[in-house]
Amino acid sequence: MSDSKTRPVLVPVLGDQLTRKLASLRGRTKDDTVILMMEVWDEATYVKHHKQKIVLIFSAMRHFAKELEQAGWTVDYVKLTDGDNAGSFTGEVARAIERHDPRAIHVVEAGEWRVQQAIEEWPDKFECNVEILDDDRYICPLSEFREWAEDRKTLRMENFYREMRRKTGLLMAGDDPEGGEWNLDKQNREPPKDEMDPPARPIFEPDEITQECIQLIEDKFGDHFGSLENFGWPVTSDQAEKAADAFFKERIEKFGPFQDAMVCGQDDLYHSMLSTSINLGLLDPLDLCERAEKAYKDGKAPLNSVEGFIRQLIGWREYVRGFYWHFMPGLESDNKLNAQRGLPEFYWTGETDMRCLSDSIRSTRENAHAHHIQRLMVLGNFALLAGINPKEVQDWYLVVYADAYQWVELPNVSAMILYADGGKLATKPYAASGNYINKMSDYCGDCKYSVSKKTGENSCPFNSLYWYFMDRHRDRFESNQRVGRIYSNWDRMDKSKRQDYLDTAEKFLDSLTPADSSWARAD
Ligand code: FAD
Ligand code: DLZ
Ligand code: SF4
Repeated sequence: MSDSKTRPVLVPVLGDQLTRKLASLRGRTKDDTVILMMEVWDEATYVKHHKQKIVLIFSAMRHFAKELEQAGWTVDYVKLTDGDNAGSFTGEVARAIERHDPRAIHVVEAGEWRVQQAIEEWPDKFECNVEILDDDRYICPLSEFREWAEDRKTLRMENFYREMRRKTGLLMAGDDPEGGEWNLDKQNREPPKDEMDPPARPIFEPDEITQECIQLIEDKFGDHFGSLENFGWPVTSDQAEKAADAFFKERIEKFGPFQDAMVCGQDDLYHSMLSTSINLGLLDPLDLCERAEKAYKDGKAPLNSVEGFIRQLIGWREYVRGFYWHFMPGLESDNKLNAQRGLPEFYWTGETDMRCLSDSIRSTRENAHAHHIQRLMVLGNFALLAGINPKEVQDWYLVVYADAYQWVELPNVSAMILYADGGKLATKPYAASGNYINKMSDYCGDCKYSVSKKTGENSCPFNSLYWYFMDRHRDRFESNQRVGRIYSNWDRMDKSKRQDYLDTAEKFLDSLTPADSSWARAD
C-alpha cells in the first residue's frame, strides 16, 4: 500500500451527472483526484433504450471527459467495449480501485433507486472510505421533501410549488406571488392556431465523437427502438446553452399559451426542448428559471409563459423527484386500478389509424421525444382508458424518450397518467374522450375515425374507451369530487346507448395486437 497522502480520491461521475458543479467535484484539487466515468452494459441494457438515448448519454459523457482532461483533471474513462467489456458500476469501481488504490471514494447519490441500492453497498464492499454525497443540483433536498410530505395527509404539487417559489424567491413580490396569482395555468390552454409557425430549435450536427457513438450503438444495439437519422441533441454544455439561448430568444413568449396545443408533424412547437440537457446536468434548472424571470422583467415574455415554465421546473420536476424517492420501491409495482391488458404493438410500430397516436409515436421514434401533452393526453390517456398494465407502460416510456430516467418517468407514468398509485399524486385520473384531443389539436380532421361519432364503426376509440373506463371504475371515482359528477350523464343515457359504448370499446380492444415483450427488454 502506498502512503495515504499520495493515494488519490476516486470520484465516479455517472452518466447524468455531467457538470463541474457536481458536489463530489467542487473543492477538489486536480493532483489528488481521479475521476472515473464508465460506459457499462448494465445501464445500456436494463431496458432496450431508444438508440438516440444511448448515443446522447455516451457522447455527452465522452465530451465531458474530454473537457475535464483539457482542464487538467485526471479522468479514467472506461468505454463499453474496453477490455472484457464493462459490466456494472460496482464491477468497474472495483477494477478502478485496483488501478488507482484510492484512499477514498466520493460519489454523488444516484438519480435512480436501482443504482442507489448498488452504491449503498459500496462501503461494505470496498476497503477504502466511501462518501455518498447529496445531489445538490436539485432545489429541494430529499430530506426536505420527506419532512414536507410527512407533515401532510395528502400531497399536492401546488402546495409544494408555492414553497419552492418562496424558497427561491422566483416571481415573488415580497410574500406574494408576482401578479397576485400563484398559478396561471388557465391562461395556458389555447388550442393551436392555423398560422402557427414556431421557429425550429437548433440541431447540433454530430461531430466525430458523436459519430463514433452512433457507429457503436448501431453495431451493438441495432435492434433497439428508434431512428438515429435525426440525431441533433446538445451533447456539451456549450451546445445546451445555445439551445437555451434560442428558447429564450425565440419561443418562450408563446410557450405558455400553446403549452397544451398539438399540431400534426410539428414536434417542438414552443416547448423548450431542454429536458435532455437538464437531466444530464448540462444545464442548471435554477439558472434557467432565473433567465425566464429576467425575460419577464425585461418585457420579453408574458407572466403566464414565464410562470408556466418556472412551475414545470421548480414545481413538477422537483415534486416528481421527491415523490419518487418518497414512494419507492412500492411505486414501481403499484397497480391500484388492476390494469392487466398488454401494451398494444402499435406503441412500437406506430401502425394505427388513430392519427393522434400515430403522429405522437412517429415523433417518439424519430426524435426520442414527444411533448408533454402528447405524452399525457394522447399516449398516456390511451394507456389509462384501455387498462394497460403499468409495468409495460413504464418500460415503454423509459425506453423511448431521450430524457427518460426512472426518477422522472415513473411518477409521471405510474401516478400521473395511470393512477396506479391510487391518487397520491393526482386528484383525479387524466381521462378524456376524443373531444379534448379535437379541441387541442388538428389531428382529428384527417383521421380515419370520426371524433363526433360516439359508438359503432369508425367512431373515435377514445369516445367509447372513456365510458368503458369510467364505468369499470365507478366504485372508485363516483365519490371523487372532481369527476364523480359525470356519472349522472352516464345514468341519463338509455341502457342500449350505454351498452353500445361498452360493446364498441370491447370490440376495439379485442382488435388490438399485443406487443412482444422483447421490444422493451432482452430475453
Ligand atoms: P417543456 O415543455 O419546455 O418544459 C420545461 C421543463 O420542465 C422540461 O424540460 C422538464 O425539465 C420540466 N418538466 C415539465 N413537465 C414535467 C413533468 N411532468 N415532470 C418533470 N419535469 C417536467 N420528463 C423527463 O424529463 N423525463 C421523462 O422521462 C418524462 N416522462 C414523462 C412521462 C409522462 C407520461 C409524462 C406525462 C411526462 C413526462 N415527462 C418527462 C415530463 C415532460 O413531458 C417532459 O419533461 C417534456 O416533454 C420535455 O420537453 P421540454 O424540455 O420541451 O419541456
Ligand atoms: C441511461 C444510461 C445509459 C444508457 N448508460 C450509462 C452508462 O453506460 N454509464 C453511465 O454512467 N450512465 C448511463 N446511463 C445513465 C444512468 O442510468 C444514470 O446515470 C443512473 O442510472 C442514475 O441513477
Ligand atoms: Fe385521435 Fe379520435 Fe381524433 Fe382520431 S378522431 S385523431 S383517434 S382523437
